[in-house]
Amino acid sequence: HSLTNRLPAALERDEFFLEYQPLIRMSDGRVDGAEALVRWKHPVHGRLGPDRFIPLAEHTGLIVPLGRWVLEQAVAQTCAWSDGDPLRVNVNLSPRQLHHPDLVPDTIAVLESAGVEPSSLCLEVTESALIGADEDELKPLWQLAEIGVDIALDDFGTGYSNLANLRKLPATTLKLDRSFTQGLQQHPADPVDLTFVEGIVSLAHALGLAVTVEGVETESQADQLRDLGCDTAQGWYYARPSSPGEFAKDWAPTG
Ligand code: G
Ligand code: G
Ligand code: MN
Ligand code: NA
Repeated sequence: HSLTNRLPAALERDEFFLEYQPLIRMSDGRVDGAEALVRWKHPVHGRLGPDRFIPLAEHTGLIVPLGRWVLEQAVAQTCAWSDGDPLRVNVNLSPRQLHHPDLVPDTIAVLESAGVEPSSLCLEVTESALIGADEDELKPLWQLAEIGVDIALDDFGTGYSNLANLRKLPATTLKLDRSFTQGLQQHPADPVDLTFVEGIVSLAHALGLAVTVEGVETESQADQLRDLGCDTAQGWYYARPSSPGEFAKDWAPTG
């Protein structure tokens, strides 16, 4: 695969870049953080989204150095935006990164050298990456959670999760998959989706987890999800992913 072959050179030549999408606190509409999303400026094919190359990088193992680059960039960016109190930043982790022995030391080193508190970083892990993981495999995430890094379960509700398992995971946040948000757009809203969101929110809160909803595209979805008790929201209704400069104009504390 030619994209696969080009990945290492792309990393060396700085062809990857990050966009940021704000996370909005539903209680007051203020920005609560940003998710960093990687893109590839390919010299021939132009801009490529992560769905085109993350699976390839995961397959070859290049995801490990690429993921470290993403983490460094994102943490440096939050410092650049900060006015003493850095904006929280969410970084996606792939399964291969989770199982790499350098995850914990690398993450600590990046935070320390930037002088960023662990609580300003949230690592997003898909629910499916954790299903079936045994205690040893979860240890690195527990270690990061213990030093104060937030752990979010991404795309929550799409896997075949055993809800009882939630208690055994080091998660601090559930990111409800956007398919549930889409169900609320119908008139009347899909009752199954309403019930699901309601149930997940009460279960999550009972377990001390926050709930973030993805894919909010309309005011009506935002209103319903706020009324259902969701804590944080993300989606085109608030903002599309954008460059650091665009993000700073609209959302950063110092502008
Ligand atoms: O930005 P977009 O909607 O195209 O992202 C699609 C998917 O790519 C998302 O599920 C997101 O989790 C994943 N993704 C984006 N950036 C990164 C990254 O830096 N690392 C990993 N592992 N996945 C990412
Ligand atoms: O899987 P993950 O949740 O990390 O992916 C986030 C992806 O969702 C990003 O690629 C982003 O472009 C996309 N996204 C963000 N907001 C919306 C939205 O409101 N609607 C849709 N359809 N996609 C969105
Ligand atoms: Mn994500
Ligand atoms: Na997601």
